[in-house]
Amino acid sequence: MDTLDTIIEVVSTSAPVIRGGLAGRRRKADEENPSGETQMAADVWADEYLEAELTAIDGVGEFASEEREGVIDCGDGLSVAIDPLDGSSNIKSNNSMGTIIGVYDAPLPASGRNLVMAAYVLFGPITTMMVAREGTVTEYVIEDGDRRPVKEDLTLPAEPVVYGFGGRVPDWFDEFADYAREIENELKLRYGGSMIGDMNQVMTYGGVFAYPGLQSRPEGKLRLQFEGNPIGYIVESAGGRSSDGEQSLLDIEPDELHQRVPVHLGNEELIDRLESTL
Ligand code: AHM
Ligand code: MG
Repeated sequence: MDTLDTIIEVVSTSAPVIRGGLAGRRRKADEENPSGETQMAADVWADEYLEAELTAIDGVGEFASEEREGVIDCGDGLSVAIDPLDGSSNIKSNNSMGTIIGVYDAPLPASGRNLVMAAYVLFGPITTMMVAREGTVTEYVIEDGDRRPVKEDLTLPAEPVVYGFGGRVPDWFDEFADYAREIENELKLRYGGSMIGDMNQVMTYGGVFAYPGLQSRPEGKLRLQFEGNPIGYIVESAGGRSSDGEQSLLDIEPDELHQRVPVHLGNEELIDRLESTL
């Protein structure tokens, strides 16, 4: 097994363990993450679990997480960046969340052009895993200790159906609000407060997800290394587009590990239109 296969295997075998540990960890931890957000007990636990599993892999050289400050050096090899539980505030209301992983062949922080694999696990009614590698996307179901492909060479449906936009409407910039009004007239709203869940709707039905730049925070909420790049890589591998409003997320040269970025993802035509509106 090469390093990427091993990483995929480890993330997939970790999924039922993490899922199994969620019910007892719905409380807040007494800590903040490097982005200044209150962590849930589940965030801290999933982070520590995945750190131990992923840094033990031969061929993993760096490990970083949305839930911890710096980069852990673990030898020579690929750099792994994770969001251990994306959408973890949903744990309170028992809604979807998941794990995101990006594997870069460069030291962190790295450009999305250095990604060699990206994946997410979605804890919905069932556990699924979406993996993008070498330009193709595969969706798996994880069940009974097994990971089996259910969609291979997945591409975004040509006729988009759904949209989901984060942030409060009065905090949106006027240009984004104009775009949102157009989209509201064309597509159905699907927004659940976890990017993974919302993006999986877009991957399934076609459409657009955004957590845009806000007036109160022009850089938006989501983090480039742990969220924007990996999901951008998956969407682009499925024939869609990612954008910060001007360019592909994958073309951004990062300045720091936890930097935030406006995120827009989905069918090519919808992201092209967004860029011409902004
Ligand atoms: P998290 O990684 O700390 O859970 O934050 C990211 C999540 C995304 O999944 C989601 O799109 C966004 O935050 C929702 O934010 P908000 O609850 O502020 O609307
Ligand atoms: Mg997240």
